[in-house]
Amino acid sequence: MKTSKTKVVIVGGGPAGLMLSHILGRYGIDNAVVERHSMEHVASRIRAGVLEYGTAQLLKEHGLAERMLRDGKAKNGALIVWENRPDFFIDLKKWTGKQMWAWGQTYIQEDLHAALTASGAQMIHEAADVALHDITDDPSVTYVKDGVRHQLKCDFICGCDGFHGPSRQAIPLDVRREYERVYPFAWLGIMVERPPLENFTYAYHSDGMAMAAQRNPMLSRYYVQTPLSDRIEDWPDDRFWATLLRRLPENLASQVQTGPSIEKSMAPLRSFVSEPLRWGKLFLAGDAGHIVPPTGAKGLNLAFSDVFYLSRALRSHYLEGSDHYLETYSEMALRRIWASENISWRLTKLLHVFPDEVPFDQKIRESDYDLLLGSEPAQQALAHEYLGLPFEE
Ligand code: FAS
Ligand code: PHB
Repeated sequence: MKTSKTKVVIVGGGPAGLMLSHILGRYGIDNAVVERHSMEHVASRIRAGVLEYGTAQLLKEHGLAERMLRDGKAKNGALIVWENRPDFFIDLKKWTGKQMWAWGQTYIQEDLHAALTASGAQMIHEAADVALHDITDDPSVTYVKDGVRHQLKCDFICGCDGFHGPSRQAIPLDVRREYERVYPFAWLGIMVERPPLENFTYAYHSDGMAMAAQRNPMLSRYYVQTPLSDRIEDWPDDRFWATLLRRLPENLASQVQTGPSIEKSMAPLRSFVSEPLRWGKLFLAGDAGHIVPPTGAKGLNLAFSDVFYLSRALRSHYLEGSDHYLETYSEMALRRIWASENISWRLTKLLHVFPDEVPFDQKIRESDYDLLLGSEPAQQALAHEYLGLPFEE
């Protein structure tokens, strides 16, 4: 076995892992990313499209915003439309003075990979049999690459390996507290090379939720709520478009430019949090520690939120000799995680038809929407939550 040493081993080369590596590298903190797939495979995954203000600021601060500022779009908010009721605009600009950004996770992944390649960062792709060892004392990560077994000894391991990775599992079951809600429906998403609607739009309809998103002036993303039992094969393009147009109000449906899908994927919805996010020398960040339903556009943004806190903690340890932020990482990150879980759950309840609900539930849903339509304090609160709460000092 080939043994080497670095300060921080990052398991997982998605947005959380690469962003953490990029920030640590900028501060001269040696690290290595161990990713099981190829970079092409990771970059090919169609995921998020909305960046909170804080995420966009983090990209700007770390030299990763050039393409976003050139090709992305700053947005003043997002639209909610409702069957037979007035529209509601989540007006971020009015209530927070800030904007969110329409910029795809794929583009961020590409820019991160380019920046890390240019800086000579240690990224090990197509690493097999990745395993974490001795995480409470003398941590190391082993993996197999091109048939050769390697051991990376380190001071800390950052588990950025998503919901199905090994890092969370490395925390003993009697230490972990897991909180979960699995939803009785999924989102079917398509990508189409057509101009998008002006706004990110969430549509409530008694037939099911629909959503309009965007990636660039000639690339749109749309979603419809589907039963959990459905498969992609049950949804040819014609059925998708007919369902989407039925669930949108006429004034918007008439603006949708349909066309052949160039990507189609189905994602079941889940809310999940695993506490604590630290165990010994292991720290979890991103989907490794939590999952949100895409309704609140929080998944990618929470990954960057964790990376903000964890990179600050590691910088403070190595550059200032202080462990305050390492000691408080889990509780501090979890406060923002639970706030995002909260708004994602509330928007999911507001906008989706639940198969097992009773008429009382629908009346409460309509009352929740009426409150948004009529109450400025409610509008202001939602704007602050959707924009993303500020990072704690
Ligand atoms: P990721 O899952 O992105 O990355 C984890 C990495 O770890 C992967 O590259 C994986 O290959 C690697 N890994 C796993 N096991 C490993 C092992 N054993 N060894 C080494 N590496 C390993 N969020 C939004 O905000 N908006 C959206 O619209 C949205 N849509 C989504 C649609 C889908 C289908 C999915 C699955 C998620 C979506 N998300 C969305 C959430 C998504 O963007 C995540 O929050 C984001 O990718 C989290 O980034 P990471 O924490 O880096 O995890
Ligand atoms: C997307 O751009 O794909 C997107 C945006 C907002 C959401 C979910 C998905 O809430």
